Amino acid sequence: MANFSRICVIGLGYIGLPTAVLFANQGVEVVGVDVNQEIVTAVNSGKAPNVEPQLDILLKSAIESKKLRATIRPEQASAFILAVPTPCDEKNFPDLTFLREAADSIAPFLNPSNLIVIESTIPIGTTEAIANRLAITRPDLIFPGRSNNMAQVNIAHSPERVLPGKIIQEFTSNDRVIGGMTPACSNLTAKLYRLATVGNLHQTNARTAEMVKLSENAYRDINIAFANELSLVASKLNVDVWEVIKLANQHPRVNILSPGPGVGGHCIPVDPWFIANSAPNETPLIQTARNINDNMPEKIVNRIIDMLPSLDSNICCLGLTYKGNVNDLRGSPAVRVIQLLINQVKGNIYVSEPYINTLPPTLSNEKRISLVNTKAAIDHSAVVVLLTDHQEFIDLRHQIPETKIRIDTRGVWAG
Ligand code: SAJ
Repeated sequence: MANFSRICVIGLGYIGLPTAVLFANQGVEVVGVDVNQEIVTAVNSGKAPNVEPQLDILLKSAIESKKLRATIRPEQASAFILAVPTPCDEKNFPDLTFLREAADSIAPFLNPSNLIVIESTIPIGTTEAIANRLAITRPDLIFPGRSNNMAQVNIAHSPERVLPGKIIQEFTSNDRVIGGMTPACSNLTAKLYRLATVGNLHQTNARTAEMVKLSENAYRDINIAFANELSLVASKLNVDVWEVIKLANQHPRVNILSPGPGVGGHCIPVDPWFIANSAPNETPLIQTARNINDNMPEKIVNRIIDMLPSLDSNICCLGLTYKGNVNDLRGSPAVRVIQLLINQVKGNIYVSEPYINTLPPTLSNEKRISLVNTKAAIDHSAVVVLLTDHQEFIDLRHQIPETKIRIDTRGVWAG
């Protein structure tokens, strides 16, 4: 078993922090690096910036055992895991600035026999591009891609696959794909992850691993788009889409996902573009799915307007985060619905969101939108719109007064 005396995890966000914490709890010395001093301070004091089951308690134990410490600069280590965001720009092209900066930041600390693993989701060919970049910065070291047999530094892509809300459980038990630039890189990466996961470790090359990850998220996006399209058809034809899906899913080979107000988060709305824009003429399905899901907030707003007693009616919106039981507002369709809605109605919008203390800047400038508790939001409104499927809101199913018009965009009050 290779000896990883110290691991340096670059990026302490949704993926990097749990990764650092889980390795530290296996007894490995971990240095967590983030450019944001507030995150570094929070982590060192044992406080996780994100809501994630079990993360707080595991972080505390990693800090108390001194196996994990956070800092703003990388240090020498035997393995470096890069877990920084890889967003899209406004034209839906990948913005790899953070990844390049992360690679540049570790370059001075690299030594022969080091391992670098990119966990961030990346366009096909990026692992090779990062290896080339490092080879230019560190001409004294031999990187894979140029002379594979002689390579001194090992580089692999091993994409994270964990579901926010279940990150700890999925990190430790999901299968992983490991795409090394050489078989030796894959072997070393497998040895690293074996320390913290019991899932199967499937070895392949870097380009394949890159495409596997993108395919997974594009697959989910396309399937959600199909469910959303069905919901639009059903509402035009006065059919209950939830009943249609429930019954269709009785078929042994059918498993339709759930329609909703759109697709949010930082992965599924972004990653399909990494495939689509690498071959625009070959990807009409992926692009159409993206557009269907992106247009859902507008369709939901039209549905709400149609059901309002009057444009002066007050509206209660339940939920702001991009999905249930998380505190993440990134790309949230609920936020988009409220943004579009306020421009079309004359009444107030009362928002209830148990995971957030203040409205995001995109909503806070509008005086007619306020963040209140659930009871007040419902009491002040004629219409109650469920936008995010938090458990607290699902439990309200039988508690909304009959006098209120309900609009359940997630199908959790059905039946
Ligand atoms: N959604 C629906 N209907 C559904 C399922 C989801 O409208 O039937 C919406 C959600 O409300 C949310 C969005 O889609 O707005 C995405 O939520 P999600 O739970 O499908 O996915 P994420 O973004 O939280 O996590 C995904 C996961 N990918 C897959 O399931 C293929 C996760 O495993 C990845 O690790 C993660 O992206 C990532 O980081 O790439």
